[in-house]
Amino acid sequence: TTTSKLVIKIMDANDLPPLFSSEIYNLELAELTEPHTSVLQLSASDPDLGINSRIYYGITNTTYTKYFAVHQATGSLSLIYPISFKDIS
Ligand SMILES: [Ca+2]
Repeated sequence: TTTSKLVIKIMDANDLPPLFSSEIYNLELAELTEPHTSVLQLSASDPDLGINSRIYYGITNTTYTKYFAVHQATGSLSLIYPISFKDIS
């Protein structure tokens, strides 16, 4: 009998999660800031290679999607609805 050996080399698996440049972003906004203002630049990186390192930004908490939108590719966070103090107290 003969045996042959199959060598499979995995170059890069999508095994690493993206990491934000900061764990917490503090954002101070003046009341009734004009909507469609870019208020914060989010930045994340993913140590995987190629397509596995691609970052798509989004907001999953629907409490915040009324007020904020994030650009999927750039991570730029914008205010889309003016916040007044009575909304958050
Ligand atoms: Ca990854």
